[in-house]
Amino acid sequence: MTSRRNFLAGAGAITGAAAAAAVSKVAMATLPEPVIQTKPDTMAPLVPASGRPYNPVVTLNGWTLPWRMNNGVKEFHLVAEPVVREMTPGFKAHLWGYNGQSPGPTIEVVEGDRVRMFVTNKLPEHTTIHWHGQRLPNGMDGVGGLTQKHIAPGKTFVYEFVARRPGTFMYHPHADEMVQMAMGMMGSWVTHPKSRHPLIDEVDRDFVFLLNAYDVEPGSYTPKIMTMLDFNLFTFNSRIFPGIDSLNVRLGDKVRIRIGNLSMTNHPMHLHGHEFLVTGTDGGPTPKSTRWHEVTTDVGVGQMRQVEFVADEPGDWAFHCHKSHHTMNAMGHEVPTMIGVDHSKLAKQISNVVPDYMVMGERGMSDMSEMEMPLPDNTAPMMTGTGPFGPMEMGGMFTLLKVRREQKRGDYSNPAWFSHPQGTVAYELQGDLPPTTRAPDSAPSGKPGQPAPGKDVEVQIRKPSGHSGH
Ligand SMILES: [Cu+2]
Repeated sequence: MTSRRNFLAGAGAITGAAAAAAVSKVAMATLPEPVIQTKPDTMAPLVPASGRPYNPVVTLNGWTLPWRMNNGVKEFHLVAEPVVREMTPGFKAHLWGYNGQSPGPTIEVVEGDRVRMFVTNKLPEHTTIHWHGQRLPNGMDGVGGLTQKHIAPGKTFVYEFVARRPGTFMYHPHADEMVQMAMGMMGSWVTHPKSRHPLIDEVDRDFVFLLNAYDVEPGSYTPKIMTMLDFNLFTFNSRIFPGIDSLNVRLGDKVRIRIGNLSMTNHPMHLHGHEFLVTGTDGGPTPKSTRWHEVTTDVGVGQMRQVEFVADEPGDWAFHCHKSHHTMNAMGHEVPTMIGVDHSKLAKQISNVVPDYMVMGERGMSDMSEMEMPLPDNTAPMMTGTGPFGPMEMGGMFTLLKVRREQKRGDYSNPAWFSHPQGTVAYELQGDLPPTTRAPDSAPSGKPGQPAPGKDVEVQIRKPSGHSGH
């Protein structure tokens, strides 16, 4: 226990009575101390100090909950409570979560472990926890009203079951779900195999995170819980780029990434520079005959995907959701597309009346990341982040896989930008361009009577209405 306490003490954790004040002293005697985390950093893997050994995971911008062994039972204490989550530096959201953060801590156990979960409710309304994907007695499944009474504010419930199969799972309320999940109540659960498993490879780095989405108006703090489709913050573990830590690995490492989706839409997760195999789903490890190489895998709502690859290409590789609206941050983006529309005259006239007037997106939206637009307090720029070559124009569900020869085994620290070997970076062509030759109008492939592309054609795009639904 000492090593775990030390590990967490260095990381902004608070243990003890303060966090459990709502629970009576008698109850406290039988409850493990809740461990509370106050920082959104990616914490070092929690090496098990008791119970069967395993190779721990690293939770992206998160942590693993320490436990107590009690007569062979692993006891965890989750506290459902309001939390403040820094989504990216300069932007904090008021969410609901567990033990000080949203998402809650990752639970790590070993196949065959008997697990006892104490769940204390410090929310203003009742809750439950559903252990998404687990085989367990029906009465431990956490569906409020159906399989148990709700956990009233101030009360503590106990769940107990055996972690019967290895894999990646999630936990979340099954009570006032629309509100409680929109507010960030969720966490990851990893059950490690008890011995070598024919379908589960040992890996050097094992990452886990959840996909979730929020609707927080710029300048405000609390998500709008009625939103069904038009979310404006797409997050990995309730963080948005550039607040999401990179996945830092050593050249040649075998890497596993476990991704769960508890948002309201699917997210095609795309990795640059490598091909991966989908080695597991919510149902457990996939049969080898079903695995093929991909660079994008769709993670559907309520699903989990586990991908594996050998990090054998050094560099800073993008890893992101492939829906382009999910790699940008909040903005009142009821904005028409103005590409190709020259407003210079109009803008000048308007600015005589409205001195601050500015047209957005005249040359595409990249101007947005260069203009120093005044932002309301407590929000993040829509397209942001600066790389070694300039603005990255990203946000939301975007991070980097950093593959380095110099990274030490077990070192998760963030290395400097990749230093490219000479002659391996795209470069600008010097000198004059040769004249362009175009096919004539009557070219067999063209339709007669229509001008060839590029000739006397002016393309203007303007979407007059705002968009919704992403
Ligand atoms: Cu997405």
